[in-house]
Amino acid sequence: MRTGIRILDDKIGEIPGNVAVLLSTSPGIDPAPFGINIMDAALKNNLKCVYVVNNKPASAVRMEAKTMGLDLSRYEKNNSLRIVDAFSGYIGIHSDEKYVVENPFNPKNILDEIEKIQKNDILFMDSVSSYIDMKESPKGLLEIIKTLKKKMTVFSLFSAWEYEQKIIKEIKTGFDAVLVIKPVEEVTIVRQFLFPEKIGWKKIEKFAVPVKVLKPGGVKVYFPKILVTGPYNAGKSSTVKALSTGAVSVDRMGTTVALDHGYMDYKGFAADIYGTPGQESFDPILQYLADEAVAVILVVDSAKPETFIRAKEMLSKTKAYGLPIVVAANKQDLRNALSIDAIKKKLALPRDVPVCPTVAIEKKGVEKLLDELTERLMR
Ligand SMILES: Nc1nc2c(ncn2[C@@H]2O[C@H](COP(=O)(O)OP(=O)(O)OP(=O)(O)O)[C@@H](O)[C@H]2O)c(=O)[nH]1
Ligand SMILES: [Mg+2]
Repeated sequence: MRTGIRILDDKIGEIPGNVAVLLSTSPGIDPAPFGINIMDAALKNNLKCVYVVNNKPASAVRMEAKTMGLDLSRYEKNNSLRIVDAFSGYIGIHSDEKYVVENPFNPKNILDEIEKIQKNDILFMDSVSSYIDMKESPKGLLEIIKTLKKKMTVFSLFSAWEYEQKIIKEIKTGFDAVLVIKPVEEVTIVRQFLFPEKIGWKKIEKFAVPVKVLKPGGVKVYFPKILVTGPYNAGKSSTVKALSTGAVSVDRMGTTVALDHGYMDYKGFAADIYGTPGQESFDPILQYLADEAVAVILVVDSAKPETFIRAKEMLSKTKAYGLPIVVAANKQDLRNALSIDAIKKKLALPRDVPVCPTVAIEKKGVEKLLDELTERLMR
C-alpha cells in the first residue's frame, strides 16, 4: 500500500504488510483527516480496511470523509470498509452500527471485534490518544496492535497532547514507523508539514512534506505560492488561467495592473499561483508579490526574443534565482515563434532550467510545465 500523499510515497516507497505505523500530530491538528485520506487511497487500491473509532461516533468519520469530498459509503456497501464503533460503549450510549465494541475499556474486546471480521488488509485505529485518556497507559493497546500486525498493516492515529515524555516514547517504540505532522511557523503564516520520524523498513534521509487538508479535496501536498512572472504581454495571465481550476486577474485594458491569482490542483499537489504584472511601471511591487514564493514560472513570448533580457531582469527583481524555475516558452502557435533550442540558447539560463513549449490560450503544454515544476518542488 501507499499513503496517497505525493513526495512521501516517492521517498518511503511501498508500506510493507505487517507493520504498525503511528500517525502523530501536534496538538490542534486533527489526525483523522490524514488517516481517512490514507484509508481512501488504500480502498481505491482494492485493499480491505477496518476503521476502529473510539473518540467520536462512526457517523462523524463518514462526515469527515464527506467534507474532504471522499465517499466511503460504496466501500461500506461492498464490505471493503468496516467501521467499528468503540465510542458509544465508552460513553455509554446505544449504537446502531453493525460493528460495535460494547465494552472498549478492555482492549481484548476491541481485538475480538476486529478478529470477527474475516480478512482485512489494513486497520486504522482512531485514536491512541483517546485510549490513553481512558486508561492512562498505552500498554494494553500496544499489546493488541502487536497481535494485529501479525495479520495486517496497522495505522494508529495519535494526537500528541502534553503527555509525559515517557509515555510518548513508549508509544513510539511500539511502532515500526512514525509519521509526524506539525505546524511550522514562517514569517506571516503557519504551515503544516509531515515528517517521517522513523521508517523501520527503509533507510531514508530527513525530509518534510508541506501538507494541507482541503475540504473538499482531502490531503494535498501544498505549496502556498508559485510565482508566474515575465515580460509585458508574454501571456502570464493566460498561463495562470491555464494552470488553475479557478483564477482571477486584476487587469485594466487587457494588461495586469495588480496581480493574477489562481488555484492549482494537479496530481496530488495543490498550490496558490500568483502572476505579476509585466509592465515596468509596476516593478516596485514585484518584490512584494514574490515574497515567500517557493517556485517560479517564467513566461516568455517565443516570438519576441528581444524581451528575453527583460525576462531575466524580472527573475532578479523577484529574487527567483535559487528557487526552482521553469520557463514557459509561450505563444508557440505564432508563425515566427523561435524553437525551444533557440530560446534556450538566447535565454542562457542554467542548463537544468527546463524550457517548455506552451500555447497558454489553448492550454497547450501546461501539463508538461506542471510536471517539470512539481518534479522540482519534490526535490
Ligand atoms: N497566439 C497566442 N496568443 C497568446 C498566447 N498566450 C497569450 N496570448 C495573448 O497575448 C495577450 C497577452 O496575454 P496575457 O495573458 O494578458 O499576458 P500578460 O503577460 O499577463 O500581460 P501583462 O499582464 O500585460 O504583462 C493576450 O491578447 C492573449 O490572448 C498564446 O499562447 N498564443
Ligand atoms: Mg497579465
